[in-house]
Amino acid sequence: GLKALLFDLDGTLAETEELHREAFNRAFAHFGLPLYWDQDTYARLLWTTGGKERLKRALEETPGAPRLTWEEVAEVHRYKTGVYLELLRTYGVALRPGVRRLLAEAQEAGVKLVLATTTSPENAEAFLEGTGLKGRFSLVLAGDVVARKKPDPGIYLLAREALGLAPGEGVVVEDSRNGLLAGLEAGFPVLVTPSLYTLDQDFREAQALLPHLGDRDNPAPVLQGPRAG
Ligand code: XBP
Ligand code: MG
Repeated sequence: GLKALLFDLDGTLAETEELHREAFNRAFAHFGLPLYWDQDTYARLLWTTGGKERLKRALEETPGAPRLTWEEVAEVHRYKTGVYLELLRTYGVALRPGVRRLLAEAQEAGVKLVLATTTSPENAEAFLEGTGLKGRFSLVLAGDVVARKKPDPGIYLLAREALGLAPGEGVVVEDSRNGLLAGLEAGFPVLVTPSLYTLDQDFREAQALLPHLGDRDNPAPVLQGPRAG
């Protein structure tokens, strides 16, 4: 039977990417980098998961941008993380519909909850604290805990191993194609709730595709993503 639900954070538990985007742009200004990510640019760059990896790629494809070393990329990214944490504390972030209830009911039913996110561990911790979800998750895996980020299945394989799960004993919940592929490759069925930045992605292999995790009869407002016109 079902023993665990494994959740992505960004886009799945909450719409956090606009805060990330703002934090990146403030970091670029701080370091004088010739980059500014508008929503269309960010939608394209999100295909590269992980902030450091995303920044490295953007620098490589921007004519005239400096070629930073990995350590310099990491330094810009540390600054970005600081800004992100401050934005998160200042503005907070709302959980997507149904998330709080599903987590509570799963825990009540003895189903283990796992957070498996590409974002940095301090971001995940601050998010859990800020939303009052800290005690819910029995395992939090974040950022560089794996060498390769989603769509690589590494983070979900690590969770499987840590909890001693057979593939059929867990369900992954994701919002992006990268996350879907990571979950599938680790052997889990994947439920997808597309987010603002992933609305037009291909989810044909998903076990289930729902607009959100909330009440069917009490739907959330229609999503209006940057790619949805
Ligand atoms: C989320 C990411 C992260 C965030 C930024 O992907 O790719 O990079 O955009 O976080 P997913 P960091 O939802 O698939 O986990 O800058 O801390 O990496
Ligand atoms: Mg996501």
